[in-house]
Amino acid sequence: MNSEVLFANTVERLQASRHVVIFTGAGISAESGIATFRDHLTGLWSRYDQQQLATSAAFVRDPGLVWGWYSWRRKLVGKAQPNDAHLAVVKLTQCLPRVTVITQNVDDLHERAGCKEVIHLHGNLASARCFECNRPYLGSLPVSTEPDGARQEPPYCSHCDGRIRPDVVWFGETLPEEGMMRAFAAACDCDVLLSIGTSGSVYPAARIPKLATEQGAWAVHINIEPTEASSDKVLVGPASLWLPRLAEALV
Ligand code: BV8
Ligand code: ZN
Repeated sequence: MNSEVLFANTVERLQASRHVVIFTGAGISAESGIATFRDHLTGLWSRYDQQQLATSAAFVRDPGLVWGWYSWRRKLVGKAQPNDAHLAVVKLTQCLPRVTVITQNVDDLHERAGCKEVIHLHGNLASARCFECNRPYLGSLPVSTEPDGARQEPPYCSHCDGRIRPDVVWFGETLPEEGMMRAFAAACDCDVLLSIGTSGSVYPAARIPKLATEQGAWAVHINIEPTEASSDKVLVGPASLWLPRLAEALV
């Protein structure tokens, strides 16, 4: 189906929708200048694959390297602004009867764009907790002052003296139960799902568009690359092009 026909059909489905799921990945923040997971790392971490750094084993092995990477990413997020795609998501939540926003991202750009409720399947950079006792860390989170972040010793827990870790879900760790339940329930209930800027490579989150398709929802990917699965409906192009067009078509 060519993009313009797919676009027109998707507008009709959204106009008739009862419950829409908007499922986002790193690609929606790419145009805010935040590297995706497919981008290669620079600076000190250029020797690592992000999936190697985003693990508890990496943190145990070298807490200063991992904490420094997250402090650097927190600084980038703090400097970034929500882009037109994030703003269009907010418009969609305002003009449709029911929208569930689910993100794999650990940035807060959906919230800063104005989204009232976002399910963060993989946690978020803005908070931290103790690696040992899991108590939330209430101190202020340092952003790195070094150019590429470099190593930075994490703070220690005031309760058990354990190291403080980012409040994100690392590879090999389970997702927050409540968020996952709500996300999966929304995927099973929705009649339209927009999957935006995700390679669909990380599970169990990547199951969400599949669950929606399996129960008969109209599931459309928005991505700068066509996905391998030819059966998928893909609006090829940047999220900041397609999402504002969808939002404009609904008002
Ligand atoms: C789990 C937080 C149960 C951290 C992230 C072996 C051992 C252990 C586990 C596994 C294993 N094999 C498989 C697994 C499961 C594993 C997994 O799926 N691995 C993959 C790599 C095969 N999953 C897990 O470990 C999960 N937990 O399964 O627990 C368990 C427990 C123990 C043992 C077994 C099972 C936890 C996964 C969560 C990991 N944490 N993030 C952090 O951010 O640092 S995931 C991280 O990567 C991101 O959050 C994101 O979700 C993911 C990358 O995905 P995308 O968002 O899609 O980003 P990506 O860069 O890949 O793609 C961007 C896309 O955007 C591209 O398609 C690009 O074309 C597009 N794009 C770019 N620009 C634009 C655009 N599109 C539109 N517009 C643009 N402008
Ligand atoms: Zn502790």
